[in-house]
Amino acid sequence: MSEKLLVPDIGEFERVEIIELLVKPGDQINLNDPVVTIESDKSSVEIPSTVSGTIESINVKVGDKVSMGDLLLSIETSKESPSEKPIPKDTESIIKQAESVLKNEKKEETIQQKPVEEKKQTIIQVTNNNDIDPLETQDWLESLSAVVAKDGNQRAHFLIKELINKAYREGANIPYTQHTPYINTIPPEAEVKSNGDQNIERRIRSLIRWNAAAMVVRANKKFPELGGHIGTFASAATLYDVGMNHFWRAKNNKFGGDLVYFQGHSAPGVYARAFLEGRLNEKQLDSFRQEVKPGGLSSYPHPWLMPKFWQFPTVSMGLGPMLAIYQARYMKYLINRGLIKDEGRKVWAFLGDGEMDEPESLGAIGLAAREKLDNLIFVVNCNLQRLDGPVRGNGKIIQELEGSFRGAGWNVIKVIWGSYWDSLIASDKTGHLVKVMNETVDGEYQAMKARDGAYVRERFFGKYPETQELVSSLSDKDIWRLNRGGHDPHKVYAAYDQASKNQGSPTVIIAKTIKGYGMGKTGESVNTTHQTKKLDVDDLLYYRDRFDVPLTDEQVKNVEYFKPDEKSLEIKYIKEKRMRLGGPLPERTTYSKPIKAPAKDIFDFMKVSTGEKKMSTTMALVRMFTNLLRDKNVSPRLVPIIPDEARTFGMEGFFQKIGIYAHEGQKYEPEDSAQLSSYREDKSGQVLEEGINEAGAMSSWIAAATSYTNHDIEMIPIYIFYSMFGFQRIGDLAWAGGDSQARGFLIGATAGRTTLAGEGLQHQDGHSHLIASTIPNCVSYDPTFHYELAVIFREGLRRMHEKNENIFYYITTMNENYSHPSMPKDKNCEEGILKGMYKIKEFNRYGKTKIQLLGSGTILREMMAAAEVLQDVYQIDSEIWSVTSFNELRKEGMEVERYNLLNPDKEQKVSFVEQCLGKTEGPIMAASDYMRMNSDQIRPYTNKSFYSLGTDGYGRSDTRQNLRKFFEVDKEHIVAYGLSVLAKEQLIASKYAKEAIKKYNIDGSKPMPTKL
Ligand SMILES: Cc1ncc(C[n+]2csc(CCOP(=O)(O)OP(=O)(O)O)c2C)c(N)n1
Ligand SMILES: [Mg+2]
Repeated sequence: MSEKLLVPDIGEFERVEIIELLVKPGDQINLNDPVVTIESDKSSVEIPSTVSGTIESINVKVGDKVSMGDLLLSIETSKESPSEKPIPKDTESIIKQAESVLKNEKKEETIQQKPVEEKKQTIIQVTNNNDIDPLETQDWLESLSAVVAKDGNQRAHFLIKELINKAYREGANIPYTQHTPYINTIPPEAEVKSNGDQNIERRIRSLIRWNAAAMVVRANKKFPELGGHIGTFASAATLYDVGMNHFWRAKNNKFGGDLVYFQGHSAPGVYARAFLEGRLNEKQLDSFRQEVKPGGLSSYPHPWLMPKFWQFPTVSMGLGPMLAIYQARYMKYLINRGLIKDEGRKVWAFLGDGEMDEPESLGAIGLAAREKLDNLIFVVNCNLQRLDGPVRGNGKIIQELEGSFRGAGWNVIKVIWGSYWDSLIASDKTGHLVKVMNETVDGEYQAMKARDGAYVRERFFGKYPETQELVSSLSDKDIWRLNRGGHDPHKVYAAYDQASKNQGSPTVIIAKTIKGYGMGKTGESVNTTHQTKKLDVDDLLYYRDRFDVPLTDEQVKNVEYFKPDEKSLEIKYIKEKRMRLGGPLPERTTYSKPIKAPAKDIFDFMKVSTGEKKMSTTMALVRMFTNLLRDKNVSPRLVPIIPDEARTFGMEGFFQKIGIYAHEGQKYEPEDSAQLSSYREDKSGQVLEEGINEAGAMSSWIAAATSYTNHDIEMIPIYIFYSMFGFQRIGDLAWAGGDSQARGFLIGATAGRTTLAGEGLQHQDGHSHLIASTIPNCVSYDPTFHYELAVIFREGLRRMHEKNENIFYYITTMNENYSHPSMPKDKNCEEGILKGMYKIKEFNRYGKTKIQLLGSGTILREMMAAAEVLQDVYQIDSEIWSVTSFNELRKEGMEVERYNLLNPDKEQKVSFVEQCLGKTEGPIMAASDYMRMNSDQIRPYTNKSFYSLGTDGYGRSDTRQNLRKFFEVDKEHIVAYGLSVLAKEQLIASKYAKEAIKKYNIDGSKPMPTKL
């Protein structure tokens, strides 16, 4: 039977052009195979077939304009089988809804059927002075206890929720609280116990503590300028040790590995453990923070500097938490797309409590909960201090964080008190102990640990007679021994165990510790702890005694490291533990296979002129992507990342074609479901649609761009954004991306100070290339024409994803529509495009005076137009150079210059800029849609006279023409300034320049645009 394929609903567009026929008569096609590509003035999209069969006839040709309902082609369908008919969207969503209801019903059933756990009750009653009827309170509490005992927590929770709902409906405004009492979340009887040998583990931990401190002290003895931190790791040692001994599984040939984001300032502790494990030697420890000579240990986790060790750069506060969240989300993305196995891998991130004040630290926690990232565990080391002083002297950081995380939907585990407190808390029948705990602020908690047991007795327990009584049989020493949860391996183990098993939500472990734990009077819990990098002999002796490190006084004075014999129990134990967990950690390895770059001719369609057809480079980019999606090697590896601008860039066609990643699929019928480019969310969707969240989008990009090492699968992330909201907004993340050795594309769309016309000051980008140039492994381009873009992009694919160079690309694209010429036939053109410049046009009519015009981005076109005027009106010849990258030219120029300086006796090399321009005639004038500094970059690498024009100053909204006039990069200014340059070089009389200035109404009294 013959079916007619019509143009579907394409939104508001009419008479869109057919730009490609993807089938011919006689072709066999399947349902959803693309048959033609159509293009509006903003975007191109493929039309899929709605049936399977054989193409009978095609009713359109390339160049035809079509609208909704027009006949495209006829298809002879194979015998109709019901399964081939697409299920109408409405029906499909009804089925999905029904399925999800069924699932939910099942879930509820399981909850109800869950056997009720008989639990020993430890009722902690928080005393409240405002209780007007304690007996009634008692009744209610007993009822609740009875429910918990008989029907379990779920039931109790249900009843409480119903009570609150009822009160709310009856008008009672019950204040909602996100806080639980200031005690551990896991009660002692629910703690899962570690099977580790606690004595050995303590000894190992002590040695790690000692060696970590020693390496900092030794480095600073040698070179006091090196700096370093002891206090951070001292507070976190137990948190790391329990993970290392029992939880964190390494990557090996059987398992993908857990991913651990270590807190930057605790690096010495990580090195110290690697030393005991035999991964680092004394010489290496002694080169802590001395990285210039190979083999030195980097100050903080930097994969660029220690590419076989560190996986994640974390030291810029706030980036670690954000990157970890998006890493966990990306892991699920890879799983849901079927690209990696679900092995239950986890992402652990260690964070400082001070660090949690960074907006980035908490900025993405909502996403983590929404996406149900149960593969994510945050551990916040609450030592109550940051650099200058307390994190929350007047409040309680643990409670505050609990509120934020609970509110966002995380599983929160507070680890506040160590085991020595258990019996005290159990004996707190009146609830006064918990009351004091709740009332005491962090400033007091910190001060207490800087004092002694007597002080704690007086200031803490002394607050109420009931609490005083509780500790009456304890000595001051006993009171001093009451430990904090984050230093108690049992409590930490129980928390890690629960976190690892938690399902359906991310977990945060909020652990209370002491900054500079064990460092004694000069370094423990004092405001200056963070900066302490030198310990005097007394401090060192105290530290040794505090942790029973088997060193003599002499050895302590020499700050010697201590490593037990290879055959010792400690070394055997530590190695065996890691062996059981799959190997060492952290370790950065890469087993991914390269992706074969697409055939050289894949973008050949972009090397021919577009003729009359005008398009922007952004649109050319979308055309290119559409083609890439047909390459079977590349297509599945593409990760398009967009922060809510797909429509701005004409990329909405991707929604249907490859789907938007959504871990829950699509639970609703989208408003535009009947349209060709309707909003399609899918569990295996490919696009990461990040919403208005550039930092999140960049974090996703980094996760995908380092997939080759963290997941052993090479991926091609392409993050496309408003260029102004790129480097300027997320510069620090881009820097971390470079450190991480990211491979992928950043596309700064709607670029150029005068090209994005109407949006104004905050949107118009005239400097992103300069920021990009600050990142050593970022390769950046500012192409003008579609073939340049094609050559650059394919080379990027080849260099990064086939040859595995650790670089990333920044390419700007624009939204100005113009026609694109064919690629020049010159065989060196491609090489020039990639190196940064090539001659695109030459005017040689008069043979008298010449000028070299260098332009990039859309301003190249102003140059070309100006060259015509210079020739036609002023009889000036010119050569026009398309500069695709001032940044790349500068890099090459620097290298050549350096070589020449280093080799004064050898034949001097010639920079590529000079190779292009050295033998040309006339001075050089360069311009771009960026600040003059952009083109000025190559000034030193040519011996010729060089002048720059550019868009220095704040942008503002107006037409492109007016903006270019304002910034003096329009064709008229280029002509006038060109003549001035020639006059200055004494090649023509100055009157021509003067006349031109007058003719083009150039106001010489107008101040520099930077001042306007
Ligand atoms: C973005 C950023 N700002 C400032 C710093 C400097 N800095 C390093 S550590 C630190 C204090 C950290 O306190 P906290 O997060 O509580 O960690 P702790 O050492 O107490 O575990 C500061 C301000 C930095 N590394 N990164
Ligand atoms: Mg802190």
